[in-house]
Amino acid sequence: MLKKPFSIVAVFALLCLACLAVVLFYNKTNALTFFIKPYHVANGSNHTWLIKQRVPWFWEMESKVSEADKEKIQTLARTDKSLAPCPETPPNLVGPLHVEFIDNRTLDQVRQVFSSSLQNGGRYRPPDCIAQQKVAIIIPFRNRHEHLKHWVYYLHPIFIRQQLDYGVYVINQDGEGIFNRAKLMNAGYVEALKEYDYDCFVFSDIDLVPIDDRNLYRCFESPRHLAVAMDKFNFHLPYNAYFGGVSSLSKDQYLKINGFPNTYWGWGGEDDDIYRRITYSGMSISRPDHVIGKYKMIKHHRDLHNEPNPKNPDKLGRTRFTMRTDGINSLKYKVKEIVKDVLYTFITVDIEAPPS
Ligand code: BGN
Repeated sequence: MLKKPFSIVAVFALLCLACLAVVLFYNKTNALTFFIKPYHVANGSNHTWLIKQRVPWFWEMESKVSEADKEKIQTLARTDKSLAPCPETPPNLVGPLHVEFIDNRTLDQVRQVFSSSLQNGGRYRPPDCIAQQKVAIIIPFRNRHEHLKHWVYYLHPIFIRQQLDYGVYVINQDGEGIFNRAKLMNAGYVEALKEYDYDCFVFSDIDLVPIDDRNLYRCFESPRHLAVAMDKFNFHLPYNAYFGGVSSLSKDQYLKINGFPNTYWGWGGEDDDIYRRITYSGMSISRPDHVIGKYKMIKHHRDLHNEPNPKNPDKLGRTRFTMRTDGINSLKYKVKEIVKDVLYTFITVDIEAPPS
């Protein structure tokens, strides 16, 4: 009479044992990890390691990873591979380049060329080594889309060959007020740092394309002037203290000079002010030689609302004093819009420009 209930209990017990065996097998390394989700820990350096723990299938179903998280995890996994640092001299440089600003190039064509190599926002880092520096490329901008397409077409492949961990930031001055190149560069510095821990900043005019990829877009012991031999100046420096066109400063160097002046409205003088800030702060500048430092300038008419400002030359005499109060510590602007293109991050800023 007791036989039937006994066999039911026995079958139930066997089933329980089978379930336990399955659970233990599934979780064979450590029974506790069964309840632990993946988490990230800092390893004491700049990298964050992803510790991946086993999670049960029903948990995985519940916590389906979002696209954004997937991207983060992939990025972390890449850091995880403990790659070697990239070599001091990038191995794939080709030297002199043929550069031609052909009319029928379009931005869409350029997007197609680079869409598989770049991350959104004009970001890239070498897949097989840890870049020497994290470089933000800052371009002051207004109404120069014609130039932008040539610039991205030539510069992205150079940066990739130079094995930079970089992002391109086009800082677009909103409105029709007087242009201010240096203030836009200050805004670019701040905006780039909001996105990534850059340690080097290259400031470039939109119309300047290097014609030798050995001219490294990175930072050096001293602030660097890169555009030393432009075609418009017959491949010579216009004067010895010239610091215009393209330059690079590490974060420390930039902060040491209180960033750039915000008060040079219109054309001329802001680059001379930056040069003076550097020398008054006890630094000198470094440069590539005249062969490597060659540039081609995209021809254009003078911009509207960027006339030479007669007040600017006088200001230069006071840089030693004004640099303490006019700079990154007094910068005011508003971000109007941020657009992520595959080729660059386009940031429109209101820099409180006086009317032209
Ligand atoms: C200089 C400009 C620079 C400009 C170079 C090259 C001034 C300040 C008054 C002396 N300096 O004359 O800003 O980059 O020419 O074009 O205007």
